[in-house]
Parts: sequence; structure tokens; C-alpha cells
Amino acid sequence: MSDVNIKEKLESILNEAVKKIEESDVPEKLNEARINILGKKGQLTAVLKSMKDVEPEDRPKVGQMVNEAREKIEGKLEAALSEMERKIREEKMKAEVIDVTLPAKKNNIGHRHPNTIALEEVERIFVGMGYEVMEGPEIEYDLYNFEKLNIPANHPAKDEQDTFYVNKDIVLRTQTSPIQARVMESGKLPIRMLAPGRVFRADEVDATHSPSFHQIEGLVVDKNITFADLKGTLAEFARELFGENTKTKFRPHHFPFTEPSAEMDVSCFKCGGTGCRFCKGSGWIEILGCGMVHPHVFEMCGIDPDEYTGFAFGVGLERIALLKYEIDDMRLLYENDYRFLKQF
Ligand code: 2U9
Repeated sequence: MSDVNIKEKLESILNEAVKKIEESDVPEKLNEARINILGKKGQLTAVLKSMKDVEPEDRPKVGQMVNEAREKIEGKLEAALSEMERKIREEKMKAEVIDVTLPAKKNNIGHRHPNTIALEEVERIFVGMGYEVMEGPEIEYDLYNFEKLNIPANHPAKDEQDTFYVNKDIVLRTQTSPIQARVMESGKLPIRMLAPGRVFRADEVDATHSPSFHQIEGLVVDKNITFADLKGTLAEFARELFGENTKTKFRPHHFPFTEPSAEMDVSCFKCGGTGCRFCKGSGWIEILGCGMVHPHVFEMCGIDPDEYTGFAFGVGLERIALLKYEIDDMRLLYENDYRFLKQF
């Protein structure tokens, strides 16, 4: 090839290179152009390889022409790349503009559920009186949920209408009492415990019922525990929960697992007992069930009823939350709407 031909070839490569560089709009395309021209199999490299066909005396001149072409192309590639990078930086800066005068974005950290607030309050009161908080399985043996609590086979609570059966021996616990039955069986005495947890009953959903709700039960077992201990403890609990002027009243009741049994009412904390819409005019609000642990329950859980006595109580957690926070529909507690939850 003559040096004139090579000069023409170099000019055409240079023109094409300029065109390709100008057409490139992203660094990747520029790189493609670089490989096409200056790469191992690139056009300019091909010209260099053809130097062997050039007359020896022309080689220095041709070599110089090739080098000049390479330098020009490299210069243009470099200029195009730095211009592209400048534009990318500029766009990024525009997109990321920070206005330091804007108020900070608030992090939404959620809110404790009213049930949780009420549970922690009840736990605080009883832990303060020396109680321990214990948990147990939500899926229980019929034996612990009913049998050991003196609830006989023909009791209405055992009906399939009221209880979710997994099979004939296993149920979704209908109360948290099986926790206490298990603790009593473990044989460590005395006992002062709180048993909170989720329970299940085959109820239709309405403003006061749900197939899954929560209970807090309590149990005290020791020598010489009397009904006076029960009354004193629960009256103190009511005063701490609803205010120091809260009065308590115990009405006789029946539970299979306690004898005698009672329901405890508290004086209405809205009207102080004179009667209002909140307490439906009676001045009293029913709050919990309680009683002295039935001797038969003690026997079935391996405790001698001649040596030990005890009292137990049970309260619906949702009932406490609804009362304390004046919520009139239990379903609101299960919807978990943040606008509702954050009010408490
Ligand atoms: C053992 C012995 C006795 C737990 C008790 C109640 C009374 C009671 C209800 C309150 C509202 C259930 O959620 S509710 O419907 N509970 O009235 N519970 S005495 O007695 C026990 C528990 C365990 C071994």
C-alpha cells in the first residue's frame, strides 16, 4: 500500500471515528467506538498491522501519520467521555438536590396496641405484688383445658358449638387456666402467678364477641390462703387500675374450678357510682370472675387440699381495654387501623 492510500484510509477512519463519537450518547457507546477503532481488531490497529507492506523508507512517515490519527481519536474520545461524565454528574446533582431548610421526615414507628397497654398495666400491678407471669400452649389437651379444671364431659363449654376441637383429645384452649394446671403439677409451691394469653371460643363476631380473644388469669396457692386474701388482692388491683376511690363488690357465682366463686364489680369510674350511661345507670361495672380453687382441682393437679388453699381469678383483656379506653366496639381492636391505635 502506498503512503497516499494510507493517508486516505487514515482520513476515512478519522472521519468515521468522529462521527461515531458524536453519535455516542452514553459511555458504553463511546467504549464500543474505542474498541472498534483502537481495539485489537480495530480499524487503526489493522492499518498498523499493514505497515509491513509499506516500503521501508516510507515507514517512519506512515508511522507518524498513524500515531497522529491515534492521538486525535484518543483526544476526541477522552473529551467526549469527560463531557458525558460532566453531564451525568450535573443531572445527578439536580435530581439529588437537598433542601436543608425542609422539615425532617418523621419516621412512623407505630404504636402499642390498646390490648398490650392494658396487659402491661395489669402485669405491672400484679408483678408489684410479687406475681410471676407465665405462658403456655394455645393448643391444649382436653385433659388440661377441661378435665383437670373440674369441667365434666357433659358441661356445655365442652360442646363443639363452643370449643374448637383439633381432634377428640386436643382443643384450642378456651381459657388460660391450663397454664396454672401445668404449674401446679410441676410441684413448686407456693404459687403467685399471672397467666395471660390468647384463647379461642366458637363465637360469632359482634361488638362484644370474637372467636379469638385474650384472658388474664391469676392464681395464688399457699398454706392458709383465704377468701379475705382474694378480696383484698382484687380490691387493690381495682384501685390501681381504675383509681384509688374505686369500690368493689363481690356477687356469688358458679365456676366449676372454684368453690365458692364470685363475680367482682367495680364502682363506675365515670360517675363514681351514682349511675350514668356508661354503667347503664347501676353505678357498677362487672369486671372479673374469681373464687377459691376447688379441692378437686387441687387433687387432680397433685396438691393436697388439706394442706394448701388458694384463690384464682380470670379477666377478659379486651374487656379491660374497652372499659379503660372507652371503646364501644371490640372489632376495632382487631382491625389494627393505625389511626385508631395511635389514640391510646
Ligand atoms: C385453676 C384454678 C382456677 C380461673 C378463673 C374465672 C374465675 C373467670 C372469666 C373471666 C372473663 C373468663 O374471659 S372470661 O370470659 N374467668 O371468671 N377464671 S376463676 O380459675 C382457675 C384457673 C386455674 C387451676
